[in-house]
Amino acid sequence: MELSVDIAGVKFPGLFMNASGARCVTREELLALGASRSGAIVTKSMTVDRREGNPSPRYYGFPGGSINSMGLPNLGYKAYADLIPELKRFGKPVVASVAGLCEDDFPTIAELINAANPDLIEVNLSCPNIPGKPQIGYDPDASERLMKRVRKIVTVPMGVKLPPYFDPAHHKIMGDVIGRCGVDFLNLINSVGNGLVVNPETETAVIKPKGGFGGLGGSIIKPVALANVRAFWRHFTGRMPIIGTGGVMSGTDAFEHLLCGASAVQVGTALVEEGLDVFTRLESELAICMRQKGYRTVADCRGRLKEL
Ligand code: RRO
Repeated sequence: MELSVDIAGVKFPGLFMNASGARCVTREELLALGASRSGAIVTKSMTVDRREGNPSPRYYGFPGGSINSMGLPNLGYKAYADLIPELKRFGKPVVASVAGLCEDDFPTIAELINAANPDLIEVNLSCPNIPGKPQIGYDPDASERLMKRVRKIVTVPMGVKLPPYFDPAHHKIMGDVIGRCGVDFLNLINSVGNGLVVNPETETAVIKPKGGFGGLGGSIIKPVALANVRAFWRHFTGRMPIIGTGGVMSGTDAFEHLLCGASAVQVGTALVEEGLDVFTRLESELAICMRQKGYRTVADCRGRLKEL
């Protein structure tokens, strides 16, 4: 089955790709993504300076999902700018994820990264794990300022990675903000921030940073991810390309994201837990699921969630 998709005018050979953060920090990991069936190479969110990140243990997988407080470990934006030409040789889109520790970092990073000419730039407004730094995406004014500043610099398609919202009023406020900022695509959602997983045996949290608080991923967040994909799909009446992220462990999970309005999906927890072979499994599971239901293309099911 043909599983290539188009997002903001860029062709992806497959609709499954890594979520930023999952196996994409080092050159070796990025090259391995290039050689894999991932439909794109998404970089770890980058900051101005190289970072080791938070103390370990900082990731924990459990049957229903995962919790992480990585704290933005990355090579620093100059290293990723240098790597982009090499990554582009794999013949699939390179998505550069741009973060920052303060507002001024974003335009600094965007300028050099844009000059390296990735296929798309994803602006991360939703890292939940930097002690003392709230998620920008929960501040509509700061989000608007930042998106407008970065938009002036970036010439490739620019998307934003948002945190989950839990109320239609917040979908509306952020949808209106995004509509004013020249955003080309959305990535929904980042991890569900500041959960706490407790081990009753040890009577401790399962990760060390921030007293055990961290971003939740995997199956447990799928309904939240689907709700956000659906809410923004409706806000933009199907005219804003959406990458669905959150709880994609099977082909059927991806199918649900497509029904809600996603054009492609990213894989975080399942990629960390299972490794690069996850992409082959997901592709064959989605093909079986779509064929069983009589869908021939991704476009045929995108956004087609039926009313009860
Ligand atoms: O590095 C992290 O702790 C991290 C980031 Br930047 C993010 O955007 N989402 C996440 O779950 N972890």
